[in-house]
Amino acid sequence: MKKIIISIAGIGLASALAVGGTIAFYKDTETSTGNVMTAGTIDLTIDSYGAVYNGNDINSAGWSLTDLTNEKFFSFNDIKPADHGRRSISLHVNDNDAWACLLVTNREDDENVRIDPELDAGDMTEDDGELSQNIEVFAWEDNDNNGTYNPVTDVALVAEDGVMMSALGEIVIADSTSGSPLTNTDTRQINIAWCAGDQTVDTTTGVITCDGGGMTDVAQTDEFTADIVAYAVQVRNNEDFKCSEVELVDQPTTSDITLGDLPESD
Ligand SMILES: [Ca+2]
Ligand SMILES: [Ca+2]
Ligand SMILES: [Ca+2]
Ligand SMILES: [Ca+2]
Repeated sequence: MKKIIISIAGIGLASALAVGGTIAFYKDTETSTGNVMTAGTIDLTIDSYGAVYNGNDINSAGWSLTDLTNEKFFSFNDIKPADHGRRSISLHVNDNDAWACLLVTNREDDENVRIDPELDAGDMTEDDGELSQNIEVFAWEDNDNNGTYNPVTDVALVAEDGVMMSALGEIVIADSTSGSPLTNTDTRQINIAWCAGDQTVDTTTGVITCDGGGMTDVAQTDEFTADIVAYAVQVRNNEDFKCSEVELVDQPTTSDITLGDLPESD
């Protein structure tokens, strides 16, 4: 009995060796060489093709494509009721799709002095100026790049009935709630119109008018300053981005606003 068992095991081993000795397969290999991951970029640059103040083109108001340093969107030192203006800028982003916002930050409403007309008009706050409460803003994406608001072809970026400068936190150019992402190849033309008083946008014709009657004497001698931050952020893996949720820590590209009536220094 024992001898038979050994014999069967011996046959099994011989069979395995025979198969192993004759095996052959077709084969092929493909090799991916030099694998690299390179960080993409979101590089925002801005140019301005002009500004208008009380209907007149401001000479040398524009600048060519750049990272902002000293370029100002607004800088006026003698604002009076019914003064109005417009700044045209364009945003470019390299080289990934990006959301984009304009964010108003570091705002200061300086009272400077309080003169009689301010007191007579009921200016009760000694330390806080009121100019930003008397400047109304409207912004649109100027798709046809003609510097005017055309309700059919352009896109309003704030409510057509305007926003007071004091309440203007952000202008959404593109985020998950509005607009389409900026791409490497397109340019977003943005116009920002402001008015010292009540600004009206005709929703049919797009004509913007400024009525100084909406501005009161409480704003005399006051000064408003702020930074406008142009903010761009990647779209990929960031599909729910909202401009309203941005917390500015280190500030990207900024531009200053100065609006006011500075006291004479001499
Ligand atoms: Ca004042
Ligand atoms: Ca005040
Ligand atoms: Ca237009
Ligand atoms: Ca005041």
